[in-house]
Amino acid sequence: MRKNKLKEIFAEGRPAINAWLSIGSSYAAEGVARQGFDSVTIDFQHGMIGFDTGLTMFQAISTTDAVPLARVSCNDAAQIMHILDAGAYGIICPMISTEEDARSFASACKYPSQGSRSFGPSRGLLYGGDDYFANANDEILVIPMIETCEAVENIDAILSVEDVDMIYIGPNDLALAYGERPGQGTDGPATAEAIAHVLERTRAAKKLAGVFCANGEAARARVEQGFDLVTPGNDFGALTRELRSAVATIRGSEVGIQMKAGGY
Ligand code: 3PY
Ligand code: MG
Repeated sequence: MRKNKLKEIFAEGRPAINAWLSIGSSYAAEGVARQGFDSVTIDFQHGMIGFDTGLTMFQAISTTDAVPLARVSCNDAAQIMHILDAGAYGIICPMISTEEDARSFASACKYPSQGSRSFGPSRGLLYGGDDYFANANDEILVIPMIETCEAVENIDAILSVEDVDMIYIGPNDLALAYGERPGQGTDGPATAEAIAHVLERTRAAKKLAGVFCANGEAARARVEQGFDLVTPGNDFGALTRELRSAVATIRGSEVGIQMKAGGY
């Protein structure tokens, strides 16, 4: 089976840079995947993307070395298995708040006897190779999102689930959960404390930590903080920020404040 390059990067102690696709287009996916990212995530939760378009986006990402990941819309075993069958090499699952959530999520990602994934690898075979079934459990990354107060309280229990490879922090939902403002690009004090705590517990458990960031600068700061995988905003945010800035340059005016810091 084709190796999961993210695992090699982490084994060497290097941070991974992950792209985030919210625009439902194989053309945009191909272009983003060619920008030097280690992995590219198709966002089926907040992205404007359905399964059929997502499948063509996986095919577009496959024209590059970037590892294809997906964020599913919720902890739904049928959706997780279907997206793995489309060729995802890792699943990021939102709103995992308890050990039980993490166990059922991990189970959907693993074939028996390790888990309960149904057999039907479809495009997984085309992307991964003929021996996909024998090796998928070892190559596919299980990545619960930590983005509720309950998840922060239960972080040790979530990390205790053996098949959890990495946690991925959603700072915007975490900000909402702690009564702070999302989409600011910088954390409020309660969110910052929660993130530092989750990172420390993840390190103690010898697992990996990823995080969504507003932009490249914020992502670099997260790498310095100790994160293993960072996402410098999403495609739509980058596109609109760049175009707004071009309009402002031509007009000789200030760039508008709306969405200036956010990834969405
Ligand atoms: C969050 O910040 O809540 C996210 O889910 C990032 O995508
Ligand atoms: Mg979120």
